[in-house]
Amino acid sequence: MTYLINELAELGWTSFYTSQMQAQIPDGMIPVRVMQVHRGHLVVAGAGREQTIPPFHDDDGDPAGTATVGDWLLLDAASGKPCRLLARRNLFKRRAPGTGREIQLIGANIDTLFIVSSCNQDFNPSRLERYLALARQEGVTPVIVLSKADLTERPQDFAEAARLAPGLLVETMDTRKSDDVACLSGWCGHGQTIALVGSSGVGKSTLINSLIGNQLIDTAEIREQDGKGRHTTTARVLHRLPSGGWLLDTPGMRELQLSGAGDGIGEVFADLEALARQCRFSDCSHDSEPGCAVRHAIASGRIAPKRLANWRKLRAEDARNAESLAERRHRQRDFSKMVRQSMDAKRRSRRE
Ligand SMILES: Nc1nc2c(ncn2[C@@H]2O[C@H](COP(=O)(O)OP(=O)(O)OP(=O)(O)O)[C@@H](O)[C@H]2O)c(=O)[nH]1
Ligand SMILES: [Mg+2]
Ligand SMILES: [Zn+2]
Repeated sequence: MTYLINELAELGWTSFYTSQMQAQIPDGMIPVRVMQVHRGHLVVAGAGREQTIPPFHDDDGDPAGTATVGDWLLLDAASGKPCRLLARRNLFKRRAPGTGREIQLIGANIDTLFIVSSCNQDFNPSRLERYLALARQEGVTPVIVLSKADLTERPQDFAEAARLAPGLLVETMDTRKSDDVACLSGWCGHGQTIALVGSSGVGKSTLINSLIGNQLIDTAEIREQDGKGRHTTTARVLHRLPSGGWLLDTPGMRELQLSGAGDGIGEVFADLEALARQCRFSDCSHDSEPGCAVRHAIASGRIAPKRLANWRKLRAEDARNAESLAERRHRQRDFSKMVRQSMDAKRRSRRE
């Protein structure tokens, strides 16, 4: 077994999940966490248990109801079949690239997001801003990891450009070196779940290997001409660290479409949102209206025009993609009902 553990807490189980069951796991049900997602199956682990199950959907038609890596499921002890997807602390998802509007789930129940970008052609502050908005939206601590610092004379310039918000943590490193990656171990403690995101070839798998202290995962050279990766990692897998944390390796993604991240965008662009509140018109579009504080700040050089453009682009994209929150709430209400009914049934049977 890859994931032999005794206590659910080692896998990241907290009272957040127990409280969904009125502080008690219903009889005959076993909580397990989804540790791996492959094309045709999932690998789940629980206390003293590990097994392979087919893909699981809890809610017909709702793509967010599909079990993804990091999710907690309740298995029926008798049949070993999953019967319920527990409510998530957070969910990372994106619109699939291309013209289709299909939702892709990246991972659930994450504590920290390592946003990996390398000190070369891949480096792109607008892409970092997207990931930051996503992290803020989902209530996850973001850490910017700048890999391939050994390939540039001036890694500090990249670090400077990546400091996109006050207090944002930025670390530069050669991810192949365990001494370099050690600065990240503070986030990798007992039961912590860390997701790594970033383009293909930036060194996500290399970073995990260095933190594990072993070359367990496949990595591959990138094409030198354009610096692009070849999608070496194809499954979503939680890797166990010696420090007790869980690192989620995901396939690289170049395009990330935001959806339902309005508050996160607001935090990343707090300076612009504050200025916009000072515009003469509350619905100012910051184009040609008189008394526009945003345009005034741009004219005086305090705000870069590119930043206004990025803010607008992300807000428009987010509004387009916003999923109905009402649908998700509906699903959670149904679950509470099911738990209440099963508890009532148990109480009745005790009394009889
Ligand atoms: N010089 C240098 N090379 C690095 C560094 N980090 C990763 N590499 C190399 O970059 C290549 C790609 O690394 P991977 O770890 O496979 O990249 P990935 O992000 O997992 O890529 P996907 O799985 O395709 O998403 C490998 O050849 C690594 O050895 C670094 O900090 N410096
Ligand atoms: Mg990889
Ligand atoms: Zn304005």
